[in-house]
Amino acid sequence: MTASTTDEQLLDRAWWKESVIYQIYPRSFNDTDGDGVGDIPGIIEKLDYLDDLGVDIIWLNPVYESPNADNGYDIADYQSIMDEFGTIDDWEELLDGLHDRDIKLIMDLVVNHTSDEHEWFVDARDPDSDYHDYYIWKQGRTDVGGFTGHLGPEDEAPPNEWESFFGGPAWAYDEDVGKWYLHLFDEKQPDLNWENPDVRDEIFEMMEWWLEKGIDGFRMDVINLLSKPDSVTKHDPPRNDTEVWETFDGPRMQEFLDEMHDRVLADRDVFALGEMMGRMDMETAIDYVGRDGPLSTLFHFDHVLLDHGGEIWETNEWTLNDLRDSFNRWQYGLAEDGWNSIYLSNHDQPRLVSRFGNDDEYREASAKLLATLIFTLRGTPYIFQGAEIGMTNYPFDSLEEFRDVETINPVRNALESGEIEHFDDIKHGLRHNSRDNARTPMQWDDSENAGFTDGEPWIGVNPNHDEINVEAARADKDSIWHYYRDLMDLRKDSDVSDVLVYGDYEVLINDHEEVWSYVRTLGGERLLVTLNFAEFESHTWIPEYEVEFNPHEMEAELLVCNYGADERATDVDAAAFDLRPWEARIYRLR
Ligand code: TEU
Repeated sequence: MTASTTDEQLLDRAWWKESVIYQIYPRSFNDTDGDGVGDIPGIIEKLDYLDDLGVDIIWLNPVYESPNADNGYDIADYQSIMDEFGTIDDWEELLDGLHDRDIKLIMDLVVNHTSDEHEWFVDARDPDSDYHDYYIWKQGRTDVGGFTGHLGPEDEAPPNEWESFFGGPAWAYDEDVGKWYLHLFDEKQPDLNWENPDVRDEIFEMMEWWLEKGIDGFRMDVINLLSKPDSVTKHDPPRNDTEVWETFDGPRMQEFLDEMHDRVLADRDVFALGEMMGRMDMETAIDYVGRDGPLSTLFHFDHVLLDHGGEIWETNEWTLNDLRDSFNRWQYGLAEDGWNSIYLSNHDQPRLVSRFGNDDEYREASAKLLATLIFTLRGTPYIFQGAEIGMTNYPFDSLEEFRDVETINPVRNALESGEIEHFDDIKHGLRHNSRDNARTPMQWDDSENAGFTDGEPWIGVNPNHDEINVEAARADKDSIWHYYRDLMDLRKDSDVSDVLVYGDYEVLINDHEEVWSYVRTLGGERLLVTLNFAEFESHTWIPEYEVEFNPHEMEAELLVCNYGADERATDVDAAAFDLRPWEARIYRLR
């Protein structure tokens, strides 16, 4: 471990490191026109809510024109707003409203693929069109007898054996072209051909267009998939000796992002957040997000894959050790160079309290504990809408209740092929894993549709909104909502703000089965964070041999505790103490 320093030069300050990000999934946030789908005027209506919560940056999921095969991640026009969500004037008003409140806006950039309804792809279906080469077209395989798969000509198999991330082959046959196009996601999401410089020009111009409108950066969807492996780019038909995960961090990936940086981002003080699939090594990560890298920070998937099995309905057991290990790898890996993003939920993930906490007896305590974790690891914290009131997973009971392609496609395929017999056999797993858990409407109050819409909501409202809702949470000063507010103040506006944002992270008792403790240090300032991931009391301590100070000589001043500042939390010997079920505390050590 390196010695800590408060030398400003070494801090590498940046506004986006000191910010808290709030993610809005517009479809499920707030509906003002009664069509059951959230909209931009609905976000405008809640601007003061966001301001009261105290967030600094909004990440808006895609609001562009889209046939919604994948809820806006299939874009038909990058420069217009989806009708259901409103108009470009509404969007301008939203941007102004945010900026008036000193809140920044980052937009989702989905440029690995477009919708098949994008005019580029419509034109690309003519092999003589300039747009043909905007996508990845390949010949099928004729050397594999007896292929009975999807929708290709008889006796022709897809170009290679890649499976799409949403199930089924990653290639779809186009009769007009007589070839197959690549779609790593849904069939309605053809992959763009980043080898083609015209594609890069178009995308970079489009990014400029949004930046000129005044946005503050981008969240870049599956950005490390842009460069496809040589087996596909250099051969037709492709070589068939590759796996689909070879699309992660492909051969020209760094070059494409550097080009994007140099041409679009370099001269602007914007935030560039890359979503990165696969298990990435630290060297690659630092190439992307280090001081000299093209991006500010990244999302990795390490911790959110722990409890997922191979299929969408398969789950895995995880332990605190697994969770801590996956965060440790990144905390230490980017300690010297690069910057982490700390998230436990988003629109693709089940609700954090149902997954990493306890959404039953200890819902309040564990939701607060998880918030403490998000706000005190080293990196920029993310709140996905609803986390601030402890929203939970949804009690899905039938396939008809799901809306997400990633859930529906593979389940339909498996039911058709007989791989699974009954929906009920996999219900439990889907309830646990499905992305739709995150997408049920924001619970504003206890009225019929939780104050989300006057119409018929596009996806079920969680029945627990009679208890779990914003109105109730704001009225109760001990609520999860107020706890988030307190953490916000501590992180942004207190005399420990710098150590919370920039301080070194050092884990304690790394094999403790219930308690995750760590010290954050900056110069002479030291914080102890201690979190009990158990439904029972746990003992914890600061091992002398693990730290550079004498814990027995330390005074522990309580800054935050999810049980309140009672005597059990305030009156402790820093060297050793007990924690109550799901208890979280932050101490300042002196
Ligand atoms: O997500 C990438 C992605 O791989 C997830 O969909 C993944 O399948 C999921 O996290 C695991 O359950 C991005 C977007 O966030 C997602 O909403 C899109 O569907 C996807 O890309 C395609 O654009």
